[in-house]
This record gives sequence, C-alpha cells and structure tokens, in this order.
Amino acid sequence: MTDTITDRSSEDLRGRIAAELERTRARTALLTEAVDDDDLMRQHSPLMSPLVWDLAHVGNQEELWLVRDVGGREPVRCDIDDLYDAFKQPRRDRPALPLLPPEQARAYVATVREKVYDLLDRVAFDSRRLVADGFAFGMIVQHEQQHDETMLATHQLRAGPAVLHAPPPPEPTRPVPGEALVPGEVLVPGGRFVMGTDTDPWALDNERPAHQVDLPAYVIDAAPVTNGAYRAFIADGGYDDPRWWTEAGWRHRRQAGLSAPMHWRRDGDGWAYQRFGRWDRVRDDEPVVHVCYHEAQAYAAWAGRRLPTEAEWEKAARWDPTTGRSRRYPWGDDEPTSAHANLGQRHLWPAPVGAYPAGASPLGVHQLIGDVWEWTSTPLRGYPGFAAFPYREYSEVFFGDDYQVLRGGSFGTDRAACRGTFRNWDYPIRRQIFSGFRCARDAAPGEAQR
Ligand code: AVJ
Ligand code: FE
Repeated sequence: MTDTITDRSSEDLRGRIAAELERTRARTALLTEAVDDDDLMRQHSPLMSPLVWDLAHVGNQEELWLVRDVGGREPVRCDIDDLYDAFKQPRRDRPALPLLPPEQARAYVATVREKVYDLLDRVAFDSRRLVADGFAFGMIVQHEQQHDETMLATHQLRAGPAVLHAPPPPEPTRPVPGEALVPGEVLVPGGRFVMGTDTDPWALDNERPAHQVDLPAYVIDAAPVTNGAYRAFIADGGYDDPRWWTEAGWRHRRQAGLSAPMHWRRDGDGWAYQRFGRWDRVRDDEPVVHVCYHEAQAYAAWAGRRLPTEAEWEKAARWDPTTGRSRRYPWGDDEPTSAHANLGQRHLWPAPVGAYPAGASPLGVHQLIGDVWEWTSTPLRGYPGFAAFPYREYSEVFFGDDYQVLRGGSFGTDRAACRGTFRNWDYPIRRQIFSGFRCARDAAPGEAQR
C-alpha cells in the first residue's frame, strides 16, 4: 500500500519534472532561434555573453549536475567544461573563446537532454539529498530559466529591428468607477514573521533556513514606482542634485552620465523608451524598469522615503495577518497563473499598476511578484544557519557588501525561478536587468496602532 503511494507520487514527480524541462527548453529555443548564427555568436554588450555561450553553458551545467553527478554517467564532452565555466571566463572575454558554433551547441544540449530523460526514468528520488524531491532537476530547470531571463536582457540590448513578439500585458480593471485602482501605501503592523523556508522542495540554498524576524511597523508602497512618478523626479532635477544620492551613487551617476532610466530618450516634451527594438511613448502608469540601485535610492530620498529592507519586502509579500503564517506567494500557496502575475515572458514589459488584483497580498500590496525585480536596501548575506548546497558558487561566493538583493521577479522571470522567498542579487550600478523598485518608510508613532 505504502509502496504504491510512493510509486505513484514519484511517477507524478517524474512527469512534472519532464514537463518543466520541456517547457523551459522551448523558451531557450525561442530565444536562440529568433536571430541568425552571426547574431548568436556576437557580443551585444560587454555586460553579456554571446547568446550561443548561454545556450551551451545551460547544457554544460545540466551535464555536470544531472548526467555526471546524479546519473554517474560518462561525460558527454569533458573538453568544454572550462569554456562554459562562468568563473573561469569573464563575460567580456567570452566572444573571443573557441565557442561551439550554433549547430554544435544545439546538438550538444540535445544529447545531454536525451541522457537526462533516460536518467529521469530510472532515478530513485530518495537515494541522496541532491535528488530528494527532484531537487537537482529543479535546480537545473531554474538555472536554465535564469539564463533565459539573461538572454532576454541580451535581446533588449541588441541593436536592430524587433525579433521577439508578445501581446501587451493586461490593462487594469477598475473595481468601482472613480475609485483608486491600488491604494498609495499599506501599513504593515510590527511583529514577527517567518522569513525564508525549510519546506519548499526546490528552494535554493540562500532561501534557507526559515527563521523568525521581528520588524517594527512600517509603511510600503502598494505598487512599484511608476514611470509617471519617476518622471517627476527627473523633471525636478533629481539627477542633478547630490542631496538625494549616496556618495557612491553620486560618483556613479557622474561617471556614467546617468540622466534617465536605461533605454529612455527625450521625445518632444516627454520621453520614449526602446523595448526589444521598438520605440514607444513612455506610459506613466507602468512600473519604471531599467534603473540601478543608486537611481532607486536617490528617487526614494527625493520622495522623502527609503527603499524597503529585504525582510520588509518579504513580510509584505508573504505574511498572512489572519493566520500569522508566511505564504508561498502574496495570493497564497497556489502556483502562479496568468491571473496572478506578469511572469514567464508572456509579455515583454511591465503591466500597468492595478493589472493584477488577484495577485495582491492579504494586506493589499500589488505586483510584488512579476513585472519588475525590486531593489531592496539589503546587501546579499546568508540567513542565520545558512549552509551552501550543493555548491558554494551558486550564492555563497557573492555574500558580502558588493551585491544588493532584488526581489519578486520580472516579466522576464519564469514561475519556476520565482516565489516569495526567492532572492536575486546584482551590483548596485547594474540596470540592464529588468529592475525597478517600490518605496517604504517607518510608520509614524500612532500610525502603527491604527
Ligand atoms: C541569481 C541571477 C544572480 O545570473 O548570475 C546563473 C543566476 N547562477 N548561473 C546570475 C545564475 C549561475 C545568477 N543570479
Ligand atoms: Fe549559469
């Protein structure tokens, strides 16, 4: 009896893993088939790899972890490990490497994948921690999805006419005529909540362990900062006033000559932005995207606010005031659907504020998941009791003061690589990623008691 149940659930898991692998590979194929071979081999920005490097790197990680480690099989190709090792090859140097040309890279990832399907048919999910609940497969799915987002960012940096197409994101639905779509800000009462997770089977090492965090009451924006709000900061001379910037931020603002989000240009008396090869008028009700941490921090200071800490972001996203428990997502524990959040490259830019009422948290905070990665004021560190698993290079080597945490995922992030506990990070000067932010402030005395 017990055996039957176990068999059935591991058959279920095999099926789910196969579906995730397939879904993910279809996205990778789309991103790498949208341009010609020349374009795949070329470097579109010194910040990015040639797309064909990402492709073979995805296959190489899959070979290292699944074919060789989990499967104990012979290498498919051990001669290319160094070429596709992100630590041995800095991005700016990757175009000069003797990379597998597109046809060979495609054949390589297909061969690896065949071996993985064969392995998936036989693997015992209880043999070691690495494969418990299919973790190693989940890690590889997430890795490929992360590179799919990176490749999408490369497409955004690519010069030339549009090659990627998707329907625009949904429009907001106004519940009552004349009523605000989304409240301006939301009070989060003080107290403890559980941050991180011990139970999410595919959560990565830096999301663990679950631990209690006690926060004083605070107020957080009910939606990400919009283009309209950000334009007011620009128009008020925010980029020219060192008062709003940190010392490092001001230095960077001057050296890099920042004057607006990346991909914006003046358009008559307004602004236009370039999105995947098309120019459009900037739309005021969309979350601002392609700003670096320093720009986010300066905006917040100008607005008399601050960026939320990572813990404040997570409490707003997960804490359920009725049960006191932390949810997997703002809307509950159910997997994201197209009604909850703008994820998965279904659309190629952020949705206007108010477009995802079904994705709001119990306290009424909107669009925490999807649309734009949100900068937090917290540098990337391990949680108390952190243990690297299965390799230090996924996140531990990035701990310290150099990287800021971003939360929530963007329109370019897949649901497999995004949840209320998921942690992303980047240098505070980076803005080729799909990054935006929301603001927060301390609750005023008295305000917290309401
Ligand atoms: C977690 C998004 C910062 O892209 O550098 C990909 C993910 N790690 N391959 C990155 C990752 C190894 C990582 N981020
Ligand atoms: Fe990688």
